[in-house]
This record gives sequence, structure tokens and C-alpha cells, in this order.
Amino acid sequence: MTIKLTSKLFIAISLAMFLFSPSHASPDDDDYDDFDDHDGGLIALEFVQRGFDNGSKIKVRFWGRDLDGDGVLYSMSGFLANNLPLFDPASSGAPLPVGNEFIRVELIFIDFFGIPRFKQVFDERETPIDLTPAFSPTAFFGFAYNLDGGKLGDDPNEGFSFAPLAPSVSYTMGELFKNLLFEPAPKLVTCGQGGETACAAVQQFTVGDFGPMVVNEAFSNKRIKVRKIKSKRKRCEIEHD
Ligand SMILES: [Ca+2]
Ligand SMILES: [Ca+2]
Repeated sequence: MTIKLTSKLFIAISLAMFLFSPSHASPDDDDYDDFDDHDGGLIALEFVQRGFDNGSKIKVRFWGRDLDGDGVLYSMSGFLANNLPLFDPASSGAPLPVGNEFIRVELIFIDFFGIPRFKQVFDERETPIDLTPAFSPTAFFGFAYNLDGGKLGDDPNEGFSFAPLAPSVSYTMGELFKNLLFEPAPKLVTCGQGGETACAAVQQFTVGDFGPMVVNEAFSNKRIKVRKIKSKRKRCEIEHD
């Protein structure tokens, strides 16, 4: 068995263990106003990804700090950093940088797989991203966005992996994570390319005889325009529109 297959099998087994794990934080958490921004370095951004079939969309808000000042808001669990390159046959297999600059992300899925709406919250203050190579409930967390005011996912070094999310859903975007999708899904590309390509995927799993099985999936190739979160009032408008 190749390293690639071994790694995939390991991830499949690991994901199965956490398929039905509870949310990392209460979906009703509403403490984002408590963020300390005394140094003015708080990054508070939001976007909506559209372009899925049947009008499905995802609303996302996230908070973080560019701690190393490299102009990229970056987060990569130790598990992903060490295993993600192995999925790419053209890759040298070198680990990605491990680290976390994320504080919190809120995701609202609308009209996916017969579910009108569900919300998922990840908060690093409650469930820290595991920076060790070992598997943990945050092992599939990864994110990279160039803080140049541009779109998210239109550069090959960008993307994210938000998983596992209840109810047994993963949300993956960008070329950086193109090899993370469970097959037979297509490889992800940078957003906005034409044809039958996709830059983002939502996959829903169930437990099969040999590990997780994809039971539903949806794709989008819509570019993601990122905006600053300006006020609580605006936040509420978005939540209830
Ligand atoms: Ca950074
Ligand atoms: Ca970009």
C-alpha cells in the first residue's frame, strides 16, 4: 500500500470516529463583541458563497489576527499540514507550515441536502486547533487568505477546510485543499475558472462498511468577495435576511 493510500485510509477511519461528534461550540454563541481589539489588529470579515445548485448558499463570518505579519490569515492543523501534501502525486510531500491565527468562524448553511438552515460555530478559545501531528477533533481545520482586500480562493495558495461539521458535513474550498475531497469529487481549482470546474465543495457523509461514504455533495465555482464586518446591526441583518 502506498503512503498516499495509507494516509487516506487513516484519515477515513479518523473521520468516521468524529462524523457524529457534536459541534465544537454552541451554535447560539454570540460573544463576538467580547473580542479584545486593543491593538487594532483584529481581523473581522464575512462572505457569502453562492453558485451551488438550487440556490444553496453559505454565509461565513470569521475573526483572527495576522500574528506573524506576513499578510496572510493562516491556520493549519498539525494533522492537515503533515498529511495534505501526500494526497498530491505531484507534491514533494513536504509538510505545510503549522500554525493558527484564527479565533472564531461562524457558518450558516442554507438549503443544503433538504435542510433549510443549520449553523456551525468553531471557536479557538474553546476548542484550540491542534498543532500536533496527531489526530484530534480539529484535525481537519485549515484556512489561508491573502489579506490584500481581494477575493478568497482566486489565488492558488488560498482556501479552507472546515470539517467535520455537524450534521456530518465538510466545507472545502480552494486549490490549496484540492486533494482533500473524498473521491470521486473533482479536484478543486482556483475560483472563477470556466467549464465544469469547481472551487468549493460541500460533502455530507455517512458511515459505510469501509469508512465514511459521501451521500450528498454540492459544488460551486463562484468567486468569493470578502467584506469587513462593520457592526452588530449589519450582522443581524445578514443573519435574518
Ligand atoms: Ca499570518
Ligand atoms: Ca485572493
